[in-house]
Amino acid sequence: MALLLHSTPERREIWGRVFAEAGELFFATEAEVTDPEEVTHIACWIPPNDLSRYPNLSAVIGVGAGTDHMPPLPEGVALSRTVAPGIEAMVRDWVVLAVLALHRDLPLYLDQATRGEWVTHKTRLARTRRVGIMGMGRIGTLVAQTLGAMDFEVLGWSRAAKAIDGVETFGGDDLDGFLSRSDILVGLLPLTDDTRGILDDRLFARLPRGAGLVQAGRGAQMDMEALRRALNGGQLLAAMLDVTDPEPLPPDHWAWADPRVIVTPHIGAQTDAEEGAQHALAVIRAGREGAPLPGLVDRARGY
Ligand code: NDP
Ligand code: OXD
Repeated sequence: MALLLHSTPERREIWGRVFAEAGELFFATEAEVTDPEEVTHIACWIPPNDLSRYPNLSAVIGVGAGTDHMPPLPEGVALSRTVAPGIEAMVRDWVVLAVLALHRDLPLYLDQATRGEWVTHKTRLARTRRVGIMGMGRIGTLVAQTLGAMDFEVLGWSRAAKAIDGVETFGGDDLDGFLSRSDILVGLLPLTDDTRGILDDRLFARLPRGAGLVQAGRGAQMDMEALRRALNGGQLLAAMLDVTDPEPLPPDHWAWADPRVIVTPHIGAQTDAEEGAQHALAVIRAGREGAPLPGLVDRARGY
């Protein structure tokens, strides 16, 4: 059994050390592989073009949380997405930053600042603001717990409704009930056939008027022109986006220049190399023991 890392040079040293300490065979690049039959695992954002070179490949390990960009894999090859506390904590931090920015009218004050305007607006208590989280998975649940501890009223929507202390949860078929009570909507969904384009005119129209949008899922989940229409019509007041369609967002895109929108370039999380390597080791060990693979992606479901 050996793992081939198909990734950036910065990761190689740390992964090499972690694998050496664990006594597991590791190749830092494809060029280092002399016997392709040894390679049983490949860790990557995008796999090498020719996977048929590795006849004993059992799993591809995506080095991020999302795997929607992965091409189809050969029959019998499992896909694992990286499960790491650092990814979850980083996205939680970004979402809390964004929710607070919208809750405390940061886009408005940043815009006023460009004109040197000292003008105050009414401030609301967190407990009067309802934050609706679309996607109550590993990250959504952590975000919900953190925002709840900060006094926000938290709602969560997922395919199957969940029981989470202090969070009002909704199942897949009650999207409208969830939306109608979300003053700030947070997108934390994986990109699948069901969630592609979900943030559209119809969805924005179901939010309370003057709602805010925080989007950290995937860019292709939102129609950027629908966002513009919702902002221009006053249905949405402001938005903070970490993911956009397209990525990178072109320099002349309207969203960069719109004072109601704050864009960051998909920096919600960057996988810590040590944590990524530890996840890959856990996948290898689980495979060896015949245990369930950590982070196994259900390819039919899409996440
Ligand atoms: P999980 O797989 O743990 O959770 C996904 C959640 O989405 C689950 O609650 C799931 O419902 C729900 N869901 C999926 N499809 C639907 C649907 N059609 N309708 C309703 N709910 C649905 O993922 P994570 O929390 O780890 O990550 C979520 C996403 O965040 C990633 O896939 C990625 O796209 C994005 N991300 C973005 C980052 C960034 O840097 N901006 C960094 C990391 C992740 P159920 O619980 O019922 O299965
Ligand atoms: C992602 C990640 O999935 O960076 O966006 O982990």
